[in-house]
Formats: sequence, C-alpha cells, structure tokens
Amino acid sequence: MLREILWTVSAAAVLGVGPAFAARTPAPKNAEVFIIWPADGTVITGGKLWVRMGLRNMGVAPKGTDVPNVGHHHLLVDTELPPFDEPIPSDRNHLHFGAGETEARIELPPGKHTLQLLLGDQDHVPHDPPVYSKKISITVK
Ligand SMILES: [Cu+2]
Repeated sequence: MLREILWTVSAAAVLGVGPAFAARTPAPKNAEVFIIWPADGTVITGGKLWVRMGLRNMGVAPKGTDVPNVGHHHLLVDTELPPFDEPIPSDRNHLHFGAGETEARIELPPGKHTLQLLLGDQDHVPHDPPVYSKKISITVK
C-alpha cells in the first residue's frame, strides 16, 4: 500500500502533474483583456504614463478573491508571456495589480517598450484558457 502511494507520488512528479500543477482556474472562452491606453505605437514624452486596463466577460477582483470568473491584471513590460501553469513572476517586468486596479501610473526609461496584459487568478496563476492581450509597442522620448 505504502509502496503504491510512493509510486503514485513519484510518477506524478515525473509527469509534472503533482499538487503544484493543480487544475488552473477556468476562464470563460469569450473573456478578453485589452489595453485601453496607450494605443499601439504611441509616443510618450517624459516616460510617465497611465496604463488603462480593460476586461470583458470577466470581473476584476483583488488577489485572494475566491469567486468564479474573476482575476487581477498583470502588466508585462518588455517581456514574453510567462509559463501558464505557475504564478506570474513579480518583478519590474511583471507588474501585479493585486488590489484590483484597472489603471496604473508607470514610468519607463527612454526607448521602445512593449506592453501586454495577462490576467491572473487569486493565486496569480493564468487562467485556463489564459486571458492575455495583444502585445503593443510604445516609444518613450
Ligand atoms: Cu498577481
């Protein structure tokens, strides 16, 4: 019996289906997250800008809110989409809006930057299917 349990645990670890990979939070298929502002190609003078975040067919709720069909925004700055089966990293390229913010003031250095939104569940893990926006480019002068 114990041997069977141990085998099951190690097999799950090998297959990558252990508790750390528990089922992701479902999202409605028609859920859509999008950047309201800035528009793709916008040129910003000075580096400080508001980012306004939109969401359709789901609701925004603070992190830790265990309610169906909600999530909180994550702004990906100058980076690719992270793995969908683990919490979204938290660093200067992955900004969490865990209080349920739908707009934020950010500051970027001069140059070209990419912005993309990715919704995360109460534990910061992307939904299934993942809800992310188109990636846009802006230039800071
Ligand atoms: Cu988060």
